[in-house]
Amino acid sequence: MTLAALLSLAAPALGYEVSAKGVRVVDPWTPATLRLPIGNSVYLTIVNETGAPLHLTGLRTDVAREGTLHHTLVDGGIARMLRINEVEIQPRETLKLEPQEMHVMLTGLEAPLTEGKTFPLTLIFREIGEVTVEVMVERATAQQPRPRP
Ligand SMILES: [Cu+2]
Repeated sequence: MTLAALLSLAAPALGYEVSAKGVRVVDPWTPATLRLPIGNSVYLTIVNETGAPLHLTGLRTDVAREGTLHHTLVDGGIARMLRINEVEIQPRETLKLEPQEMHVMLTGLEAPLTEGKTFPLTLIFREIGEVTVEVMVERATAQQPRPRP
């Protein structure tokens, strides 16, 4: 194998992303649910390219009654989730919502989430309004998204 081929293999796979209104949302995903859960987390990366601070203040989706922002706090070895009303993203800053960290919490799901399906999630920003992305449902045990074709 040539060096160039090795380098291209090492390059990160190009993910799914939506670019709108100066914001870039990369690889939104959620683990599949085996039955109807009380809640399910959605993870994604947000890049603020607007040149001014952005505030994510709300979320909306067809598949759940409510979407809120949660942070995970580990206290004495026990993880607890804390609701946050909004999060600020500075210009050029990347906000990563990842397992064991900040996440979108969906509650009041209408049906189990099946691996391989997608559903729309609308992010609401105070400064620029709404940006809608398609969330990919991954394996129930997934810790990260797989590259999309
Ligand atoms: Cu949560």
